[in-house]
Amino acid sequence: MSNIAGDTAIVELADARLSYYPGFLAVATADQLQQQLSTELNWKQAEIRLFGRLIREPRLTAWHADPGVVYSYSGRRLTAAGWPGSLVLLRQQISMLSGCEFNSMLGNLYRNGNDYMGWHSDDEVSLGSAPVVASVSLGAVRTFVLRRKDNHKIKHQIQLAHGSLLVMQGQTQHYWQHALPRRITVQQPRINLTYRWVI
Ligand SMILES: O=C(O)CCC(=O)C(=O)O
Repeated sequence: MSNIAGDTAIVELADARLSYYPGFLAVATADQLQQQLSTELNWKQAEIRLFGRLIREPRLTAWHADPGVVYSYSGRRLTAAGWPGSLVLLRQQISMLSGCEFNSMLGNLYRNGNDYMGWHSDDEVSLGSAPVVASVSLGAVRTFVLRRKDNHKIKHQIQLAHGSLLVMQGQTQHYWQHALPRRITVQQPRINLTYRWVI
């Protein structure tokens, strides 16, 4: 299903636009960034509202954005919190590669394979009609799964490598959901940085 061109894999899924760059960051850079961001970002286990109930998210999150940018999902309202230098540099590199601009970054810290992300689409109105989500992975390799909204049996999976970048754009969020399932055999942490443009 995937067409590898150089170190870019264009993931060919109907009604989606996905590009995967397994070697986006050199291993030494990714190692250093993971270590730095583990302590530098203000990771918190937040509460979200799901089916009317307040539950603790099964991972830690951190939010950084340009002044005035507010992002809301699952009853959470995130307000701007400045940018550490390392995240600004990464934003520039991702923008050069993808040709897209980003004004915010929602980070996820999965402490081990017990932490996960459930099925969802990044389709909040504030992300516009064709959201671009650029997602950098640092640490443990985890399986990223996609399924069609109109037929959950149609699925695709990608092993997100340490130092990789996955860019989702076009109508991906409109037609597909994604998730990062629990993997109890995974002992090591993983950081995921999702750059977005919030209107
Ligand atoms: O950790 C990942 O790769 C998935 C993150 C994700 O789905 C999200 O932030 O919307």
